[in-house]
Amino acid sequence: MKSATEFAPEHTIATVCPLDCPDSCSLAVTVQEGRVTNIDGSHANPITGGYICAKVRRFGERVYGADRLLYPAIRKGAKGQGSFTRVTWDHALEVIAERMNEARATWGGESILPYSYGGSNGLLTQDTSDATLFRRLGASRLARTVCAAPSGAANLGLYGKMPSVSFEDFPEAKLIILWGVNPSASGIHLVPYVREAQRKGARLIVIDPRTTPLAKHADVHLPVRPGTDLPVALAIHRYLFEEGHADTAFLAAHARGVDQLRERARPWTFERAAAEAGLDARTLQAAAEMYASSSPALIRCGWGQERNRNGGSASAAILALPTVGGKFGVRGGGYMMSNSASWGITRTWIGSDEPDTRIVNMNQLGRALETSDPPIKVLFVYNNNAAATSPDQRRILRGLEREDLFTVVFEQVMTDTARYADVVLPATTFLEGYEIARGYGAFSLRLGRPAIEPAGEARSNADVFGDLIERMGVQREGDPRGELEEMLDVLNRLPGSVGSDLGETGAAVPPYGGRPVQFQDVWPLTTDSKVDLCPAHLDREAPLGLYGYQEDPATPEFPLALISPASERTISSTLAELPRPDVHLLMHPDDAAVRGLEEGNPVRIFNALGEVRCRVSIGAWIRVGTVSLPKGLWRRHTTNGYTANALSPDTLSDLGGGACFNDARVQVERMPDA
Ligand SMILES: Nc1nc2c(c(=O)[nH]1)N[C@H]1C(S)=C(S)[C@@H](COP(=O)(O)OP(=O)(O)OC[C@H]3O[C@@H](n4cnc5c(=O)[nH]c(N)nc54)[C@H](O)[C@@H]3O)O[C@H]1N2
Ligand SMILES: Nc1nc2c(c(=O)[nH]1)N[C@H]1C(S)=C(S)[C@@H](COP(=O)(O)OP(=O)(O)OC[C@H]3O[C@@H](n4cnc5c(=O)[nH]c(N)nc54)[C@H](O)[C@@H]3O)O[C@H]1N2
Ligand code: SF4
Ligand SMILES: [Mo]
Repeated sequence: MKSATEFAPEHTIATVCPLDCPDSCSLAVTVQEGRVTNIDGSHANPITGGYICAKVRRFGERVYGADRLLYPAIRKGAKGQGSFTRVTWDHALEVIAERMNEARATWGGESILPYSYGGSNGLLTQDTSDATLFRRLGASRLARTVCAAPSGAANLGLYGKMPSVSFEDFPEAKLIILWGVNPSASGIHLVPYVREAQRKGARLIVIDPRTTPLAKHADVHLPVRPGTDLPVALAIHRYLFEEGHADTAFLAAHARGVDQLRERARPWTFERAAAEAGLDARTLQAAAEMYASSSPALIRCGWGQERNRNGGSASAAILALPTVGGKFGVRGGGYMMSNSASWGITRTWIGSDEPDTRIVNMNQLGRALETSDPPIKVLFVYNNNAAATSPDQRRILRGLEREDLFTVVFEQVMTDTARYADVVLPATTFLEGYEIARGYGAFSLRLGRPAIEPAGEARSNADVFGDLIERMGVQREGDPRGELEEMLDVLNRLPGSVGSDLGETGAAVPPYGGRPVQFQDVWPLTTDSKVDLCPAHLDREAPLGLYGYQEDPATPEFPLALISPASERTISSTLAELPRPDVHLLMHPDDAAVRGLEEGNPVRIFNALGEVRCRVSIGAWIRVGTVSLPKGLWRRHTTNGYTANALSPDTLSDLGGGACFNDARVQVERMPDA
């Protein structure tokens, strides 16, 4: 039977984009005869301002595209080949339940590994019935570290993840530092606020190995060598402390660990830091002087600085700057980092009565599939495309090829990972279900609603994990059943009036309002409300102690740093199924010249882990010694079926067990023309 919406004339549904993006846009989705005909921004979230990115405007092409998964299916060819036979939901879920029971009986619950991350960044599709199921089965637990783990550890340790500056307050700043962040691709709604601040006279510093669009408009651009932000930030601290620019009154009243930071910064003169980071020492000094002398001064810290061996300490040193420089307490001053913790939402109820099981770091999936004891026998992937997005791609693919591994992939489209599944399950998109979407840049928490019926037989995470809870016989009295009950359950558990506001108006505002001034409206969420500039647990965790610098891993054989930043084409690897122009490796003209490379030449990029083949594009907007491939590629985008992650080591960052994508060191050489 068709639902009412399918027969309704053209109408517009107000909903929200839950993708892994800081902006959390409010959307107006036009539907005609049950089909999405247009997706655009609305004004419900003022930051959205009626426009959205080009990616999500094309989301309809995912919903109705050739790669969309419409039915459950079981593998018929070899693993990775991507050929499947359609089955019923009942059959697919019975097979899965049987294989999970078998694995538990023979190898114990820990032989099951649930694997998920950013797919649907909302509160409903992750850490709800999925977590309940796997915790009750005694499955291995996943450390969700592929992103924001190092910067999250730093922000938590120093400030207890205090809410940070809002987009709207950027124009109040007199100096903005964009540090390891490229909003022109990764969160476009910040850009007009930065430009407005500049129009009002603010100066702009950009710290990035690439001349990003905003770096072109910056007063100072520091094109750091990847992984060297720590010395750069410590040199600024040294200057603040030693040249009388540290706010001693503020430090005495509001900070701990001051002496440790000062000591650890001491060796980092501008000259030494600049040499390590490949910068001009005078330009670095000019940036430090600008920071010391400006107020309000605002640092927008991104994630580019965290994806390497020093990522945690680097993020901590950057976030410590406003404390040492005394930049808090004024509108437009302080820092902006992830605001995802700013609603006080925790999921402490999930699995709280289950015994703890082993934790597998998601950045070492290939390793885990090869060497775990007990072995991983069932891998259940959802909200994630590990075969494209996790480090050491070749090792992951070898793991996924294991004949004794049973892999379930619950997906919207036939991703690189889904091709390796034994059973694929079709998932709804955010246009086909409910969601509670939380911005991690914008202070936005909104209810998403379905605009259309699910395509084919696609089902929501809540439905499918709820069904599996029953089939596995681990259901309990009071468990929510299905998507709507799940949503009500989450709403009921949200702190304060957040849940009831969402239920009544579709949106919520944090208790301190949407434009908090740090150290005026919001304070560090540490035990004593002070900043801890050198938290003991972080100091123990980092291999060389907090703020200890680990050298560049380059070798004469593999001298180039490979980074793989966000592109405007995809969100991580989501939407990579849509047609795109050929993928190129970006390289500086000097690096190209010594290798005899010209624009468009076919190249191989290689190191001890793997090789990627594509064409080269030559441009001075990347620093010498660094090359770049886009983040989020699928295997089909390169000539040999590997992406940047075939070259990324599965080593971990100093804090938080984070991914070291940008510690890939490579060589590049010309290939014969095809
Ligand atoms: N269009 C689009 N938007 C996205 C995403 C996407 O894939 N596409 N991804 C989303 C997700 S999951 C996230 S986490 C955010 C990430 O948001 P961002 O942090 O803005 O994105 P990144 O591309 O990771 O890195 C930002 C910049 O860091 C630079 N960089 C690389 N290494 C270093 C370094 O060592 N030091 C410094 N200072 N800079 C460095 C890169 O050149 C890049 O310009 O964006 C989100 N938004
Ligand atoms: N080389 C390199 N690799 C990187 C990065 C980098 O900078 N460089 N950045 C990393 C970062 S920042 C991140 S966050 C990770 C992200 O890596 P992933 O977590 O793999 O994110 P996506 O590639 O977006 O894949 C998410 C998948 O979830 C699916 N999905 C969406 N909604 C739902 C749902 O409701 N139910 C189900 N079952 N599935 C759903 C989507 O279709 C999509 O295929 O990638 C990391 N990978
Ligand atoms: S991906 Fe980001 S910019 Fe694009 S619609 Fe979603 S929230 Fe807005
Ligand atoms: Mo991310």
